[in-house]
Amino acid sequence: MKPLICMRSCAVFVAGFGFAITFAHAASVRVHVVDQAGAAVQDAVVYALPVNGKLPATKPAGAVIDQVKRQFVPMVSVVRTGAAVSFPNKDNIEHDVYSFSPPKRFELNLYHGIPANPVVFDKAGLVVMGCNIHDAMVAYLLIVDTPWFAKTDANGMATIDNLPADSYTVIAWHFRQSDPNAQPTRKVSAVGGDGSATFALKLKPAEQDEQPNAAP
Ligand SMILES: [Cu+2]
Repeated sequence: MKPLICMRSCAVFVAGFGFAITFAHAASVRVHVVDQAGAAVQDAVVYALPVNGKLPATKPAGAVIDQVKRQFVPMVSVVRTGAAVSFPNKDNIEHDVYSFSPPKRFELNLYHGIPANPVVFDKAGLVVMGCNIHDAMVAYLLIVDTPWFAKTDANGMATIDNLPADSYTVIAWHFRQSDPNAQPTRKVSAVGGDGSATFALKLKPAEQDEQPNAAP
């Protein structure tokens, strides 16, 4: 029994130590995104690039984009370059997911359930996905060269957490921008406390087929 007890104690000690280090040095950046009329913008992607270019060599976190009631859920996702994304089909009909976007051209031929292999997105940029059967289905995946990103909530707010204290270029993107490739930036210091940034994006009006659970 003794070795077991020792192993558990060591694990608790290491976990506690790791938390203390993270807590002492981590900062966050609070981002507010509005449109040209000052209204809160939901589902904007915001991400932070360190000015010194130093990025952690950690493995990119994976992501899941479901298909539910003939919609991609979520419609907007963000991952770090190199991330593996799985596309489970939770409907009782087949979907055929594809993209022609330059960072990743791919097709998952007609399928039910979970495809055997996730799709790896190894280049930064915007990938727009659709379904070859259901034209109303659309999803946006922004691939960014940083692990520090977030999406705005219904109040247009997002928090980028666990940043080392440093200076950052914070960047915002939204799929309804008049210029879909626009990525305005703000310089933010997260040295000696948390930082904040506000973006006012010029957006096109929402289309009807962007409403959740729209009729197919
Ligand atoms: Cu489909």
